[in-house]
Amino acid sequence: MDLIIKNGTVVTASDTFVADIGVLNGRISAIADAIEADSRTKIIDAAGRLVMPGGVDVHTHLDTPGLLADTEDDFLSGTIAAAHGGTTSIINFCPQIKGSGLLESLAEHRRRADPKAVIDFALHSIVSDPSERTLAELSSLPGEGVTSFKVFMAYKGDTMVDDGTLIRVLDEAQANGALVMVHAENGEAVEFLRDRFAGEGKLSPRYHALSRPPRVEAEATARAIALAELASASIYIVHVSCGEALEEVIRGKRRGVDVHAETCAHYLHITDAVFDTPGFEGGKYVFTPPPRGSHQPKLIWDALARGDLEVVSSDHAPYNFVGGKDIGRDDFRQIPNGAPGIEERMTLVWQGVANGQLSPNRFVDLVATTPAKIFGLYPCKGTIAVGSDADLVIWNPDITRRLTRDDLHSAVDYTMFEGMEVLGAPETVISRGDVIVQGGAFTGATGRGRYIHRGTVSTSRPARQETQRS
Ligand code: DUC
Ligand code: ZN
Ligand code: ZN
Repeated sequence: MDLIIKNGTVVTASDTFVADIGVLNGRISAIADAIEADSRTKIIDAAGRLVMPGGVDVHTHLDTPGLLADTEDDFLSGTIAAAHGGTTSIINFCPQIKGSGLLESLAEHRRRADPKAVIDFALHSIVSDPSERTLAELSSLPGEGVTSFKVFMAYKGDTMVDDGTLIRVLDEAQANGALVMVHAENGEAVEFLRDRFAGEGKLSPRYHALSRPPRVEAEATARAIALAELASASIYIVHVSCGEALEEVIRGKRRGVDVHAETCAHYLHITDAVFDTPGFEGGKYVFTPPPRGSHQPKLIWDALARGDLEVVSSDHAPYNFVGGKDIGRDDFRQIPNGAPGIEERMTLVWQGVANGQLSPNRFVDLVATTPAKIFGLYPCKGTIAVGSDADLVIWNPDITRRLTRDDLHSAVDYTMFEGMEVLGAPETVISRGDVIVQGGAFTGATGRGRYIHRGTVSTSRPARQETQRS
């Protein structure tokens, strides 16, 4: 045995029990009451701690060039930050480089990621130039281990696709065992509202939120789910932020559409009250969909507890405040859309356990097990079982601390949660049997993370129907 984690309380998505975990060659090789060590075995005593699967964050934007700015973290700083937060696998979005194909864009993204990542990573492809050539390439992506594609229903004139493209991508994905991830906002309506506010001289960050109200998200969510239904395809709605969109997800599930939906940790804690702060502080919170009204976080927490929302991701899209966000100081349309959160994610969701809204098992399910299952990483990742990768987080549930940017590890210059008091913290993080974080220090090696070649996704896809019922 290379490593034994002794006396911890093991928490999986389904069970809680005290046991030792033995690790050999990077994998879990035994789970038992008491495992014998030999002379070369490293021992970690986890008495009084929870031992959980390392987090799986399926929505990150490391090393991503943007229209207005580039994201601040590369695969080194971004994955180190993830590891400090308890996350041991990510799926990053590979943008389609303008004028390039999807496969070429993937190869370029791998060139950037492979030498730097410190935890294991997989990739989704963003389809932003839906030419015939691009659509023809979709069937080759699963062969590269990329079994999910993201399309945008917003950002008119940039990455937005029309309904005809969306249904074709859904159909192609369905035929190839892949999953379509949709950014659901009605891009035409957003454009109309942005122009109207700008015409009235309303250009502060608050108007970012007011030009993307809940109905904009709900309408597109309903439309995307209807198109998936018509194509007999599975669909994954990213970053659900409000009760209105959630209602459409629930409606789709009820009529049998294979719809999956995530929220992001910031929707659990941040509301549109952030736009009441003086000056340009609100610029830090320009993410999409935007911060919602004060009644919304409870709706999202309840949906996580019930199971209508299945995953909490970070949507880590870090833009510096100084020299990034503040480009839009005088015009919200110039503020890069996105915010950091890769390190904070698990702690933010844990607050639901701390205040009784979620069980520890449900926490594990939301931040590790179900994301791994949906995206073809399970059971290598996302659980504690003999044969699974030894990706583990040893969690101290009793510690209280204040989040502050100076203690975090992203290269970005702020956290949205500055000063927030939180309960619980990851203490030791293990990736394929290597201790990569201990006592607040990173102990891994640059580039040790491996690319995960994903299998086809595990969804309950309905059989394609010749005719739809009328
Ligand atoms: N959508 C995302 O998923 N991330 C950043 C910005 C956006 O619009
Ligand atoms: Zn999006
Ligand atoms: Zn995103």
